Amino acid sequence: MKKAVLIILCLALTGCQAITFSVDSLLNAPTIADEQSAIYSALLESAGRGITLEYPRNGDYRSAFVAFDIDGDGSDETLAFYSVNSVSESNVKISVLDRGSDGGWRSMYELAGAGTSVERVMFLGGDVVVGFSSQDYEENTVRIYRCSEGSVYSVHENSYTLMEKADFDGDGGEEIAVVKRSGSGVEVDIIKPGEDFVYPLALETGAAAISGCAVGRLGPRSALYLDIAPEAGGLLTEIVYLENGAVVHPLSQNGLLSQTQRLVGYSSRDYDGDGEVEIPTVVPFAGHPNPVWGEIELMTRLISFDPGEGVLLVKANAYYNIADGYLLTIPGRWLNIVTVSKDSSTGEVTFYRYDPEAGIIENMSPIVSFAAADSSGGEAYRNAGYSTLAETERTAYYVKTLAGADEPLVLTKDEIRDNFHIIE
Ligand SMILES: [Ca+2]
Ligand SMILES: [Ca+2]
Ligand SMILES: [Ca+2]
Repeated sequence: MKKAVLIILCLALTGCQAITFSVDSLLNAPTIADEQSAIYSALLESAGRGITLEYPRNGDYRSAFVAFDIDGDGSDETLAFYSVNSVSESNVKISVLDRGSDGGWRSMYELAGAGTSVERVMFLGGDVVVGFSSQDYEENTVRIYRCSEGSVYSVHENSYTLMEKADFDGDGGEEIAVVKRSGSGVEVDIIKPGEDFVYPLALETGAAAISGCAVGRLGPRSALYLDIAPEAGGLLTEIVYLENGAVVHPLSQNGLLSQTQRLVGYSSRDYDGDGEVEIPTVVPFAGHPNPVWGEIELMTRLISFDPGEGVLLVKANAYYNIADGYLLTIPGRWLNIVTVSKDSSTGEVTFYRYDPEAGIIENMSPIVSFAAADSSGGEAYRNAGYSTLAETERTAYYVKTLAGADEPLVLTKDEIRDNFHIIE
């Protein structure tokens, strides 16, 4: 209360405009707060005072209270995630709170969770999908809860490493892909809403670990790009989606999996922002012919899958600076005649016209340099003739053209803008 009084006093001194704004926020804020405190009181009444709210750690819903119409009557219930402060009972619980006919909130259902914290919450049709994790286990557990005939119960339970939601068959509705280790391989289940049915797939790829995944558009549907760390080292990518009622994985089915073999750290993702995922394979950059991995500079080949032809295509060649978080796609006229060198003390990256006769970088003609620095620390670059190319909250990116306008390898302003991608 004291705080509200102070705010009004401050605003009264700062003029009309501020007051107009403040009236709105003062009218609205207590309503939301009242609603929240009514829901919280109803939870305490049902679960007791010795509870801790549990906040989903990943995904789109990060609050301990999530609104969703679980019974399909047209008005939202509130799902509350919490754990009981007790030595014997460590698993998360879910309270489903609803408004009664008197307008007051009360707990309608209490559901048991399957882990000590909530990894993520998703909704699939009318079902609630909750991923639970536990420190003691490598794998997470997913449960799908459904409301039917006046009760809420779990209709599906599975262990998982990764879980993503997308339209994997292009029918306009979303499915959930559940990925987990299975023996020395990987298993993917795609679950369709409403159907108590799973489309399972076991990948035979020997996997030391599931490294990560990305979802992107592939033709008329979305596909899951699954980065797998095989026991032999490096990374491989399987593409998985749903076709004609079955889960397909066209890369290993067409013998293309080995073409995705690459170094750890080169994750599948949408590098150029077009909604499709690219797989970043690497080759030595021109001018770095003898591969001593770790000492040479690499060219990143962004490859994509053409489901019609059943082949992998090189979509773009690029220089990917993982440490500084950017990727520069390379114009065709640079291929085989431009090389790159990184200054290991400053992190500056310079591209040169490559002359095999000249042999060493020092004798080649520099074209353009790129650099990155903390947002506050770029003065040295600006003093050295760099201009600011892009900025994020944490990092500023700089560029400096080094060759004259008569050098055809110089990047135009448009090329620099269009080809430079920040990879966070
Ligand atoms: Ca409802
Ligand atoms: Ca679908
Ligand atoms: Ca893309």
